[in-house]
Amino acid sequence: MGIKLKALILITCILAATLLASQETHARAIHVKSEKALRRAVTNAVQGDTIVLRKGIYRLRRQLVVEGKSGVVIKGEGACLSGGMRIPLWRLRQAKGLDKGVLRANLKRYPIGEICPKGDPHLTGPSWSELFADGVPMRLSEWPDEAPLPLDSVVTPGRGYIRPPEGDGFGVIAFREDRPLEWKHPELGWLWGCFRFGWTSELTPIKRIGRDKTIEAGSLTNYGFGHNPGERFQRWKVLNIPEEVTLPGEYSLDADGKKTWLRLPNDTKRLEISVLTQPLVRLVNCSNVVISELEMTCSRGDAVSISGCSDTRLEDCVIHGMGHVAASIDGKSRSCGLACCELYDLGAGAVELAGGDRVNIVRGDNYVENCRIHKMQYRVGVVMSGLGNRISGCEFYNSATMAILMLGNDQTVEYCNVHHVCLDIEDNGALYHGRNPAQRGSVIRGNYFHDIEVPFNVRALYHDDGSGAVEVYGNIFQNITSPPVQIGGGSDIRYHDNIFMDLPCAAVKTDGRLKTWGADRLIAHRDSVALVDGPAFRAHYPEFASYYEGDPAEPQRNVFTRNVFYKVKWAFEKVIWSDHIFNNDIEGKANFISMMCDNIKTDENPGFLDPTNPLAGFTANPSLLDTIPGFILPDLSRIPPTSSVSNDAYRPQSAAGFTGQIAGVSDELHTPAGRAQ
Ligand SMILES: [Ca+2]
Repeated sequence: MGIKLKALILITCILAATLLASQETHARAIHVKSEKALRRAVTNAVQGDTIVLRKGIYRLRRQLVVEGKSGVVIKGEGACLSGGMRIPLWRLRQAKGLDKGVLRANLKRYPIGEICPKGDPHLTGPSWSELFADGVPMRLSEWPDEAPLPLDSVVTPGRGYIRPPEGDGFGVIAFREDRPLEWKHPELGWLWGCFRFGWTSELTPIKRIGRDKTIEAGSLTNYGFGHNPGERFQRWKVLNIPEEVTLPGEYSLDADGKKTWLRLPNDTKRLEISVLTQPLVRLVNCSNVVISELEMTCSRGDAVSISGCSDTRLEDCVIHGMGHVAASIDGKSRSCGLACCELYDLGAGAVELAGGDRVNIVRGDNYVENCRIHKMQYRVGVVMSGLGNRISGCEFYNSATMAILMLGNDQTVEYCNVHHVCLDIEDNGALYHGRNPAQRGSVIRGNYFHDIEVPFNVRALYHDDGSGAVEVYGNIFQNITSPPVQIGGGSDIRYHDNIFMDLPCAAVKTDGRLKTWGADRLIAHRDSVALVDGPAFRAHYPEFASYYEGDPAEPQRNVFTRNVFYKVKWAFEKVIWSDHIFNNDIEGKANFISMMCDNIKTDENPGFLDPTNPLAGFTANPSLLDTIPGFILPDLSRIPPTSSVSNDAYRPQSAAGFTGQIAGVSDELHTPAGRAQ
């Protein structure tokens, strides 16, 4: 063999080895700096590619679809995806007939969306087009600027979607002030409020403002209008009136007339309007795709939709200013999630977390972990459904309503720091678990629920209307002004190794509502059970086979053991309820708890280094281990620290409606005007 031939073989071998190696470890970085280049890179991406978005704002006029990809990373380098368009400041003009400082913008060039009813039952769908000043969502003009007005003068209840089913037309309320009579375009106005009950606020158009100082709603509301004397959650405001653009950051939108009136915050440099209704990014049938270090903002719908994917995630992303949610993960996705993301200023909650199969008992293993979720309007932070999904190590705060709505089975909520939530809602819970005993097998552990001090009746954990079959352990409940736990008629609930502390009220409230006023829930329960009941379900939950034998309305098999009640007024609420007398005991069998034992109630520090800050940790030998040997101390290092809530008031108003100013709620109810109720 000649030297040349040997050399040729050697080179060929080296090339082959290099090619093989490159196939095995293929890793290609594709740098893009325009929307067009981004779409092309996504279309052509193959396994191992990292698409790097150079710094800048990428304004998407349609969604970016990532379909059927595997092993691809899309990474930002200071890049931001936006669903909005810019409104040049030089196009703004002083608005005619309005106060100095109110500007007008012509929106004829913009594909804007009109204001729509919001609040339950209008929970889904994109928001209207919102204005953003330097990236911060502005808010529809409010009247009054101060605290909302009490709903104390209902002229006509009107019909409701849910009840009252009788009645006629839309609701009419009366007001005492003169100001609304000065409005030239009352038809642009929207009425926000809690019109009958406190668990839902609504946004409904105004049909007419009468000279007799009445406002007629322009659509059905959930329950019609009704005055419940003394209930402070019943309050209202008018939004979107041009004359009420009185504060910096307010605007009024006339979508039909294609114009807006606004007051810019001082030194605003960039004005945008959200226009895109589709998700900014839609991931379909992907596996092992990662979106990292991207900012997403200024859109009417969702930021990211994950559908039919596996092992696909968002990490280190910042998503804010969405009209709907930050991310949705559908029921066909497996092992997908969000990690280390910050989600805030969201119009309808942060994450819709589905996954798993409740009929065939297949886990979804989708997750939200180590995320910071705040400034939420109307809708819940994370809605869990399906089977076998997880929320771990997240912080939730500054939210109008619940942090977590836990539906489905075998879910896990662990090591979360939940505070300053349910700021604007009544009869609800930071974690709400409701209304279906077939939703079983979930675990709530190692969380820190604290500083929920509101004038309304809310819980940290609310097991509502006969829901049950959860295990709750290793949690700390502190500084909550109404009983942090409510078990509303359910069974098979186990609380152990929890610490309740610094409560000016009872820690736990229980009832047997299915035996009295909630008896109709049993029928609804059976319908819900039928949807999942089958061989796999029965094999997975063998105890459920006998659930409806005996008296299913009677709470049964609920257990409270090894819990610490430290500086708590009462462990259990003492009330006389129906034919039951509740007591404050922590041992025995009462209060619809089948077994209470080994609980302690004390005013002595059970072992915190700093009882005002449980996250500072436990002493080397916490005394509670002497009183309750083997007590499961929560792993406080897994709980994120508490963020400051100052300068981070929850989204003051958003696509989903408005926000109450809890701090401004007057202790004094207005005197009824004496009009027809
Ligand atoms: Ca105003």
